[in-house]
Amino acid sequence: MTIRGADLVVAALAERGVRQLFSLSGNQILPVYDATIGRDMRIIHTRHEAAAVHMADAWGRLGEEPGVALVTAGPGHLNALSALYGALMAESPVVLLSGHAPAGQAGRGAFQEMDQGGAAAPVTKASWVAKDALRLGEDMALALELARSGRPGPVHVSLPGDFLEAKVSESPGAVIDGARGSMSVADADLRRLRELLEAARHPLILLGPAMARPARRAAVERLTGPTGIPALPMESPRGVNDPWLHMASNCLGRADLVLLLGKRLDFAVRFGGAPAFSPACRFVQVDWDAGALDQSGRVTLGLITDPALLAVRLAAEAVPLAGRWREWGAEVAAARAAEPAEWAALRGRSRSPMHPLRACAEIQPLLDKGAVLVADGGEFGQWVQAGCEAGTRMINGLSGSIGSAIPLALAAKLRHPDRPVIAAVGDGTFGFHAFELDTALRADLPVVAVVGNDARWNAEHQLQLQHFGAERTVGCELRPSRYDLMTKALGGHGEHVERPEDLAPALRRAVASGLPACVNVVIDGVAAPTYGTAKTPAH
Ligand SMILES: Cc1ncc(C[n+]2csc(CCOP(=O)(O)OP(=O)(O)O)c2C)c(N)n1
Ligand SMILES: [Mg+2]
Repeated sequence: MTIRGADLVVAALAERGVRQLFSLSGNQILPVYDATIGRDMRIIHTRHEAAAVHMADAWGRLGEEPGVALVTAGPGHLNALSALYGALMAESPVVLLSGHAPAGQAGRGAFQEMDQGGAAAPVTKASWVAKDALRLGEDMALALELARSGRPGPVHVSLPGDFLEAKVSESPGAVIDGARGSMSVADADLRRLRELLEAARHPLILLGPAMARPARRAAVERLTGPTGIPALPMESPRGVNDPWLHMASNCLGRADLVLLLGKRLDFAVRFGGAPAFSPACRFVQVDWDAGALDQSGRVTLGLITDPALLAVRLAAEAVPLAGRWREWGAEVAAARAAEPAEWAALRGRSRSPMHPLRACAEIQPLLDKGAVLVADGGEFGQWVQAGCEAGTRMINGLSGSIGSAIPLALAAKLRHPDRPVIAAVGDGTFGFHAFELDTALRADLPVVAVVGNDARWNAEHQLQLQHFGAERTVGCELRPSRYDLMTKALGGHGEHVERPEDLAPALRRAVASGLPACVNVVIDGVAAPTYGTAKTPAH
């Protein structure tokens, strides 16, 4: 049977369990749209290409199955790239498919012709332009496999328009047999690691973003559960000063052995330096990629293997060490759970404009009932990350890039249709992808955006105060805009809240509306909390 290249693309994706494409249309990719007709493949059409990638990123993070974004050539492709950086840093399995000038016109100045493979290379694990219409199915299989194998991350494939339209015969469908390499650990390395562990009084495990997610975290718990070794996620660009860590930030300096599982010795952990870590602390790094291993000499032992598998192997080795670090583990857990004494009063404070912690106090009951939390953006986002606890939580992540929350929330709703999804964002951050509330309406993904409105880009304002002084704050003001009214105008639900006591009912109405909603909360623009050892720039 004769079909088109575009049919090979969609069939290969569908065969591997992909059920939706997060997309923004363009003439080069319309054959792919056409090929979805009659197949179990939904198109969720966004208002910006970056939003499509953010949605694919959230889909990947929440299920460990690649989210697939489909955008058009040239400018559409370029619009998608900043969001790929977010997925790269969050270690999220994503496949970006971009339309591309026809291969038959290569080098002749075709419409929107550019080096798309090269442009995406720095923000992907792998990036290429398809070379053969007959092999488009193989390209899809390889891209999906690469995105989820080893350290998960984004993969990009550009699809020349003439290939998508080309008549091809149905291909048998390639079998891509594991892009995974061998991941075994040498016995000698395992012994050395056990020796280092046995000698440690205060061992600590730090997890990279992929290792911190439930699937791999379960493997880590096989080690931490019996031994008591504390494990902390490192998924915020504030790193060792991540406000979610609360007082546990201050425990890092007491560690004498840090086991980095899928976590680079990078800026987030201050490159292993003082004062975040003691100069006497030893580091062991376990990573999928040789290229990720630290070269500075700070790491005592570096192992290239799957960190989740290593955790399971080490758990078996550590059976005789059961309970050895229970007290230390409990101390770190208590520090993580502890809040500064003044927070209780701030959570209950009835003054307007509202303190961000009062907003957290009103959001928390929804989270206790199972709502998913997405938190993004400057100081307000940091307060929510510090002040709210959620069973399922997504933050903008190590990229340090603000703006992704609304599309992340949409994909979370798609993944968890029965749970409310709350996206807590600063007013500046909301503006990046506020129009995705229109996507939410069209795709029936009723999320609730809670906008902490302090009428400024407060994180930058605070840095100006800190570094340049109160007389030299410039350029970071916003208007006290009514984002609730904007949302209503789109057809969603809007709430405007000035008094703290009005927030809880407004949130309840927003969830009950069954519509995409915006709760515009007038907040006090206070600086984000810090408890750690070193002050860091805002993200
Ligand atoms: C893509 C991107 N652009 C700019 C920044 C720098 N930045 C970090 S926080 C912030 C201000 C955010 O303002 P808002 O969302 O209103 O939150 P607030 O700090 O006011 O609570 C800015 C501009 C960034 N991190 N990412
Ligand atoms: Mg703001």
